[in-house]
Amino acid sequence: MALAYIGLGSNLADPQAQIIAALKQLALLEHCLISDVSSLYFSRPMGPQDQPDYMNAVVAIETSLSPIELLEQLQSIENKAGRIRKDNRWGARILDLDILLYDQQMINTERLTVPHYGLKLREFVLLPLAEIAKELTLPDGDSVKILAQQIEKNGLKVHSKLR
Ligand code: A4P
Ligand code: MG
Repeated sequence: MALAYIGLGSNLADPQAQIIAALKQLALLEHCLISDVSSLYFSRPMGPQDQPDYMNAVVAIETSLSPIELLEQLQSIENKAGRIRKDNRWGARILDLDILLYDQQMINTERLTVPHYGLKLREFVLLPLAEIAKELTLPDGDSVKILAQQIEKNGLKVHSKLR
């Protein structure tokens, strides 16, 4: 079994409900077991500012799926949520599920970059991740806790508990 961390984000069509629905879908995935769930966080949009605020969370999943199989399952959940892929980088979306980490693996293929390229730069990823994985170090040796302490919070706040 591998331990993977998944970032969830939404800023359209009732983001809180989208995140809760996505958690239910993740819980139904075969060969996957949710082992931890962060709080739900309210965050200001990174990227274009003419889009709604976001809700973000991070979950830990124990899985026997390979990284690509996991990505395919996540994309199928995004599609079922009605996500339409547009060419607008960092634009609004119903649901975004990103693989943040997969054990200590470093993956750089056309379809997959793990650790996720935005992990260290995004307060809405680092703080929920640090909430459920205080002692975690990244493959490059950086401590998640220290990165989370150092990053600009940009109005990020806990909105509610998810469990
Ligand atoms: N891909 C490569 N690596 C990964 C990975 N680790 N996890 C590939 C998931 N997918 C990965 O994904 C495009 C392709 O990336 C996939 O086909 C997969 O093969 P996508 O989900 O269609 O694209 P995206 O997530 O929309 O990419 P984009 O536009 O770069 O968005 P980001 O970087 O995810 O940012 N502000 C706040 N506050 N909170 C947010 O959650 N999110 C975004 C989106 C912008 N601003 C935000 C938030
Ligand atoms: Mg994505």
